[in-house]
Amino acid sequence: MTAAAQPRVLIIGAGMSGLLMGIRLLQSGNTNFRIFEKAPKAGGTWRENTYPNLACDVFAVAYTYSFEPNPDWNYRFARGDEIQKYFERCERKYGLAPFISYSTAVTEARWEKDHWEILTASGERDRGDVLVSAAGALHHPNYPDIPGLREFAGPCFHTARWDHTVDLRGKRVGVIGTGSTASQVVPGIVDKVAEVHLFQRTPQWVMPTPDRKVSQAERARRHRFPWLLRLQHRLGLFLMEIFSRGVLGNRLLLRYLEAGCRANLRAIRDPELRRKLTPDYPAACKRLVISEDFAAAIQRDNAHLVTERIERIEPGGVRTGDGHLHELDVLVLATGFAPYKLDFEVIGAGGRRLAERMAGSPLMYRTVGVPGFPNYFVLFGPYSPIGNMSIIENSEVQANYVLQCIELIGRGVLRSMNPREDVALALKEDMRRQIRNTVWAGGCNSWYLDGNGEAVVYPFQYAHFRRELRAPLLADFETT
Ligand code: NA7
Repeated sequence: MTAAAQPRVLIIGAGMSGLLMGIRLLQSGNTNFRIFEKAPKAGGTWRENTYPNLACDVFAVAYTYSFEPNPDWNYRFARGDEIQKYFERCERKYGLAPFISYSTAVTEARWEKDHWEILTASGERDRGDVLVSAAGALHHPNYPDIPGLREFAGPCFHTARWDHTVDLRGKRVGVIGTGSTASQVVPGIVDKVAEVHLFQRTPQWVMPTPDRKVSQAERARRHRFPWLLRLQHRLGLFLMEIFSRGVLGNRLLLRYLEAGCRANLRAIRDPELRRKLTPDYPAACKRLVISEDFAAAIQRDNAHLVTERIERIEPGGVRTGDGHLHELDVLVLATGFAPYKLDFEVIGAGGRRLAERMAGSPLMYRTVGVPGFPNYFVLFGPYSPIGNMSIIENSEVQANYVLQCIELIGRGVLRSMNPREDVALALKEDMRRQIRNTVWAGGCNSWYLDGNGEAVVYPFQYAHFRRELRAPLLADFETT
């Protein structure tokens, strides 16, 4: 690609998918791009989350870019800090730093006839041919709407804003929420604190997938035989894909998953505690919690599961519906995220606002585009999650697709491509129909659901996703 034919690409976010887009552009010969990152360093979710016992629930060998396997993972399920280091290393190795504007928050992106105009918080403007949103799916903490939250006298923080200045030793700590995060936090702090009170609104299915430390010898082998690591990467992805088939409607696999979770519940000795921890919806309807140590942690003498409804928060602790005050020194909000929320305004053709398009039930085109927003692409946005599949793998498929669109612009085949609304609506109907066959239609509440209570996940097999995004279909677009 000649310099003149390099479309200018503006990327928002230097997390896993923003870095990936940058690397793919460099590999294709395009150096005409800029990544806007509001924080002072890269890493996205792994930069934001630093809570105790943070780990990824995807096999570490599968949680890398396909072109950058990592022989140095220390655990079967990588810990948060080593994942953060991995992405920082990728940023350095691929020479991305000169392309990233750190501490630069985008406040507005506007389509102006044939290009995107970007405005930053400091008032700077930039323009580009293509806009890529790589802003992260689970980024904005969900602060629970519980009366009195601000009245709590001790430290109170969300898990994604962990306050490391607070010494938890000997403290009575309350944890609200029982998702993947809480099930890591509780084992991570139970040995340190005087008491941990876990406030559960809904029980979760927990899959006790065994974790272990990777031996020095195995790491050396992975260094010595890169083919072994590549094989393990493929195998890890294959296992996640099999898992996804269960979630997507294979009843046999789903029964197998649920059996694993039930075996985990049988390890709970107290029948009353076991009853309280048993969900009444199908396994994997909410994102399945992967934890080997949660069951043991919640049975510790200093751990208390509270299933009474929270009535209010008071200076001294949490008051539940039975009138009991659970006295606490520290309160941790493991209450998840407002998914896909953007903190910048995107204004498309004819002044249309993206926030309005996404309110209620979002309209996406093949998970990467939005009708009315020409040359706008989204990495890991609504409809992107496929079961517990590695998000990196999803983003690679999407980034390769986006790269092909950018190359079409670079070759002068077209200047702008706007996904056709009728096509996007028809595809959405297909997805809606298919979602009814999946476990997400199992009647539970989760971050997978949109404002109308419908799952905005990818309901087809992974191979279908790959096929759909193999190459842009020009007939699906209004082009100029
Ligand atoms: P999740 O999975 O969204 O879990 C949030 C938890 O917080 C869940 O147990 C919720 O209960 C609970 N919650 C939320 N609001 C409240 C209020 N107001 N009162 C009581 N309890 C509440 O977030 P995580 O951070 O654990 O995991 C997010 C993803 O990170 C996960 O899927 C993996 O991909 C990694 P509910 O179940 O809604 O009754």
